[in-house]
Amino acid sequence: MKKVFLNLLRQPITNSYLSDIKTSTLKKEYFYNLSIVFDLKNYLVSIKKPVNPKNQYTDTYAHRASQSKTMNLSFQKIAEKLKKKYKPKLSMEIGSNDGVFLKNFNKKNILAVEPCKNLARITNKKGYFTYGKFWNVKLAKNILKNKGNLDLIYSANTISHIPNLKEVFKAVSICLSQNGVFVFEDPYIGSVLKNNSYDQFYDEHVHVFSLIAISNLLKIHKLRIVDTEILSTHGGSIRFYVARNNSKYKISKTVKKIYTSELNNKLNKYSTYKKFSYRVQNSKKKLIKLLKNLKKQRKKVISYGATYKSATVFNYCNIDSNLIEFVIDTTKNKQGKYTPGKHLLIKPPCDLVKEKIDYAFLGAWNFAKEIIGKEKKFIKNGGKFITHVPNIRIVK
Ligand code: JHZ
Repeated sequence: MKKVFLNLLRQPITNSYLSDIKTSTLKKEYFYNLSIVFDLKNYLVSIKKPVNPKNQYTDTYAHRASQSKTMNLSFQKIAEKLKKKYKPKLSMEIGSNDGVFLKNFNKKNILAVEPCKNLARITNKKGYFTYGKFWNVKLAKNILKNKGNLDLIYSANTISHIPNLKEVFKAVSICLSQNGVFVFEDPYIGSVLKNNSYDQFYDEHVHVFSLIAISNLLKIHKLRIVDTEILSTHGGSIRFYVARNNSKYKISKTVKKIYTSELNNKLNKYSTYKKFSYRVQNSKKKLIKLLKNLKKQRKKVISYGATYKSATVFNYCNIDSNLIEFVIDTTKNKQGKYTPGKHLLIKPPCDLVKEKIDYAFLGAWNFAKEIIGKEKKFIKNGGKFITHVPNIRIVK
């Protein structure tokens, strides 16, 4: 049985940046109700009614994973580690985006799967064989037949986007070699609870994983978690190393440690999530109060990073251009467009001092260090950053 613990109200599709805000365009904007449920049986946290993936991963997909130095380094580091540890003959990435992970591999030794056609075109052009398809059993059978077994399957910020996890793991079990490893990383529910980062819930994040939930889901596929890591990327992620039950790998001490800590932190109890939902409601009240106060003082407030996460914050807290003047973002294909739902204009990065900005809300709070590092002039001139993570505050 699944039980709702959080209602994040009416939300748009986060990838649907608008080219204009004419009435006829706004009339067509799609909204749905974002309710979050806890599965009392397998402990998985998910969106109650996910949006159809065909409406999300289109050929106008905007997010480019290569936009931050932090993520470039993180992908390089994990690619080198996996190559050294497993020496895979043939690898594959599920959800290859613009190739930020692939580029660390020899083109002959890696395949890619990417349903967004615009992104698949980018990596195919670079010479990385990319299937412009959704990951499923049919594709896994096709790969096994035409390319053979895979020694390494990697995926970052993609598996949590797929509603049918049974299909994902079944497909993996079809083409993974006997001692092959499936490594995937996604936002961690433990970090969401700790950071009050409710903005990790949006249409694309259909699930937010715990280790106990993934262990439960893998059982029927004769797969198990043999190792795990808690990561700081994307504000707190978890990386799973999954292998066949009868592979040569033993279960690491870290797996046992995290499993126990999740039980100690009651990640298997509905009441934990319900308490979190009260903290979220409080966070909303405080953010609105702060922004309204700054408005009264005639302060100029913008948002930094047109993130998918901030779409949840702005729509849940009803923050529009009355409270935040505009958003800046380095991604070319987001610039000149409007954020989904609340329609804030997205501009290219600018000189915050020249533009007389007083406060910048960290839409990309997960890159706070990188952003604060490059906005020293703004800070020196009295500019301040606002964040909602873990609590509403002005960053000191
Ligand atoms: P970022 C997306 O979510 C969508 P978002 C997706 N569903 C997902 O899971 C995560 O990514 C991984 C900009 N920026 O990565 C670039 C600056 O402008 O937090 C990006 O648009 N200046 C696949 O959107 C955005 O911020 C900067 O200095 O929540 C960051 O988006 C930096 C560092 C970033 O993911």
